[in-house]
Amino acid sequence: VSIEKFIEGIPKIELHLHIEGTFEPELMFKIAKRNNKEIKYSTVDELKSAYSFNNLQEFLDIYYAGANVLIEEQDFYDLTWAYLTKVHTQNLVHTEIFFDPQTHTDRGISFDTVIKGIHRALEDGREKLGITYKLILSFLRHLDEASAFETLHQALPYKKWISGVGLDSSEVGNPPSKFERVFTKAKEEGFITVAHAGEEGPAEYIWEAVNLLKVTRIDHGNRCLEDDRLVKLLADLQIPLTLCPLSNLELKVIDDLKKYPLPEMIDKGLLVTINSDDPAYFGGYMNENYIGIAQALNLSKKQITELVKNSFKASWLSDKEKEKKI
Ligand code: ES4
Ligand code: ZN
Repeated sequence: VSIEKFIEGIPKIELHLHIEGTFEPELMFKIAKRNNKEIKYSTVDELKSAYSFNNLQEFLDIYYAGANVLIEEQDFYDLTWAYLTKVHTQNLVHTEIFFDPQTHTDRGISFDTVIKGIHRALEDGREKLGITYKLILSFLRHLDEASAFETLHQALPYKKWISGVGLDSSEVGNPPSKFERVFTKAKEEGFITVAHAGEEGPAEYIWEAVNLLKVTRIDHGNRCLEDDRLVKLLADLQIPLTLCPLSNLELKVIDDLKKYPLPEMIDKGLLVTINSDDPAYFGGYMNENYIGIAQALNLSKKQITELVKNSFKASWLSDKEKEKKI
């Protein structure tokens, strides 16, 4: 079979996905209408034509604007359920997803409303579609430490639903060190930690994520390649990188998929995984990310299989859960 069909058929795992980034324009208009919320654009096509970004911040501005129409628990359910039914058609068997509570609590939506809708859809996805999941609460790094602490406190009653905490949003100028105390507290409370680092920010931010936030994975991490000592550390400790090829292309982290440094990363022993980040905004879910990178770099089926195996290894599934999926 062709590499495309091979990719479509193989059971896959996603480790870097923002649920707010799965908000497709059609659903956005539908939910906006029932909530009497304005969208700046009058048609789906007009909205889609605004999806052209020169950097991370230009994307984030549009991404936060889109999330504005989410009000009711059912909206968060519908958002999450739409994502799950979509990826079910792509043979996704497990997903570890981020949600950004502050994007909603800052607009007066309660933490409870957000997590209840998302969790109910995730449970339905597990029961009806067989997709297992972990949920990761991600702090917005452009907001202050106090806001992150408040969010962590709001999460404590829902500990059993949340596996870990992460760090996303505007990277440059908001280093991991800003959240060291929040992450220390989160770890004390039993959360696993991850952080976006080295997407636009420097290698130094990856060092901080590892040394100060004690992360088990780095989200993106592209710029580790600028620091040989760091690459050696990540390879020695097998700290996974959750790479997002189409995201990197759309946000101009790279200018051509053909130049994606995946072969170099693999050569250097890094545990790399392929993910979709914000698929509604970047032109593709898991299959499209794998196919994009496979075509650009002429990857073999064996190499694709290795990437999928890396995702199993990098996931938070227990060994027993992994066995059931193979
Ligand atoms: C994000 Cl691609 C990316 N980077 C940082 N923060 C984000 N939030 C949603 N997508
Ligand atoms: Zn991300």
